[in-house]
Amino acid sequence: MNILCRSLRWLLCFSCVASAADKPNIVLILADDLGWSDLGCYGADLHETPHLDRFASDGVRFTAACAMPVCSPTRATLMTGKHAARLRMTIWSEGAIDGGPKNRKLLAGESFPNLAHTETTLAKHLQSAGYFTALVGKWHLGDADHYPETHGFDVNIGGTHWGAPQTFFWPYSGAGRFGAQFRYVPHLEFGQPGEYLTDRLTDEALRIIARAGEKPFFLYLAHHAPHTPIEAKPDDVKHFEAKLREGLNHQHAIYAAMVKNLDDNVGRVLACLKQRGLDRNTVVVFASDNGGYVGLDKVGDRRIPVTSNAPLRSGKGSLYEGGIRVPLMVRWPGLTPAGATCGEPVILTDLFQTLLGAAGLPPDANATDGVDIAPLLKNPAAKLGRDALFFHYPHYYHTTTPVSAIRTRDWKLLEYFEGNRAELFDLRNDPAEQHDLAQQMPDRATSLRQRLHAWRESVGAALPKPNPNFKPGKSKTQPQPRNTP
Ligand SMILES: [Ca+2]
Repeated sequence: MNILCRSLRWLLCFSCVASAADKPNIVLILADDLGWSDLGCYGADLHETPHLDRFASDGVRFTAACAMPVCSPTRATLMTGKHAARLRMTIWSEGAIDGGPKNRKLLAGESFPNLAHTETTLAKHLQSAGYFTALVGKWHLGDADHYPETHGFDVNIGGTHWGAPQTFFWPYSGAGRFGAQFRYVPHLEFGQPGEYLTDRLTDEALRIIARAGEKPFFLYLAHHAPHTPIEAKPDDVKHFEAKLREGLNHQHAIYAAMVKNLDDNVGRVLACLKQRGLDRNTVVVFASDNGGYVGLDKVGDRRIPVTSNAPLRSGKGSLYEGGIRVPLMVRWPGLTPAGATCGEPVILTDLFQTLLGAAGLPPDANATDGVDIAPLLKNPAAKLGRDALFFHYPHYYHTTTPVSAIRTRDWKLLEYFEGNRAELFDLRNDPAEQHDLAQQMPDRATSLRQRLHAWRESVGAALPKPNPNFKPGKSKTQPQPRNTP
């Protein structure tokens, strides 16, 4: 119904949206591995994010926005409006090539490393509609044959198949962290020692804004921060080391410094838009691609979690809320009220149809896994006609074994493929997912499982398979001890 209404609206309004001059600019800022609790406006304690907090007070802040549990799947859904399971891009690109561990009970479901050219990306739609399109930062949707330039971006600065840089300091290259593999971030060659990646990517983004002329622009600024390696500018680190104390939810001073720097740089983009008088005609979206990374990081002689998603459970990779719930804030001049929050469950897949709508374009009838959330942006108290979101991660990670999940407004069921086991949570009363009700409420659990199975079949989800070489008792090593992208 949503798509039908949009199509009709578009047809009726074709003459008024056909002019490029009427189209707003679109700035999509995506953080990497930023957790739901990592920003001040989402309850962070150690972290300081005044620019993003102010941004939230200018628009709509979503409290139940979800993403896929790891990098590439969310990025693929953003670009296509299709679920990662439908695309069969359920794990990060390098992981799809690797295929996952061979010593666990299950072999991972099939996943593709490249975003197929049969998909029409958000950038391609906008480019065809007259937008100048630029990706600055992380791409992570395939090899060089599938880089942003092949998917509708006029400009690509930094986008490769890699999910993380070797280092956040210029020249952003080297080998070691990823074994013998030499990594680099292209197009950032002329820097200087001490230059920091998030600053530099923002410099490049500001140049994109400055060179935008008659055409409206779509800037996809996909920061690597605060993904590992956890590295920050020394002065920022000192500030948070001095602020650390027992009892804070967040305890990693370097990570806090990365988040502060990210916030500073979002502030620079917003200030640039304002200085150029573009803020009145630019839709700005800020989000993260998955939940915060809760693996351990070596700091001095200690090993501490990179972040905490509390009060949510677990983190990146997991289908508990800490793995999939993310910050999402939108400022859309003329549409979003200031300082509003929206508790309706949404998923970043929705941004595809939403941003097509922002550009005055008709919905893409092939992208059926997301909906236009403009009604929520206009009225954050509204409800969508959708009653469930689905997740599928048929892979291992240090936070999970292969799993699918269904989330309704108040209920969530996770189905683990190992042991064919389900867990049921009452999200309204138990947002931390501490009380599994599957045994107490078998009818509800069965009903949700049936819906989950029907959905998996409808999208052609790849399922994990029994591992014929599995040897019980010899496969206890947890895979992915460090943060793979
Ligand atoms: Ca990520």
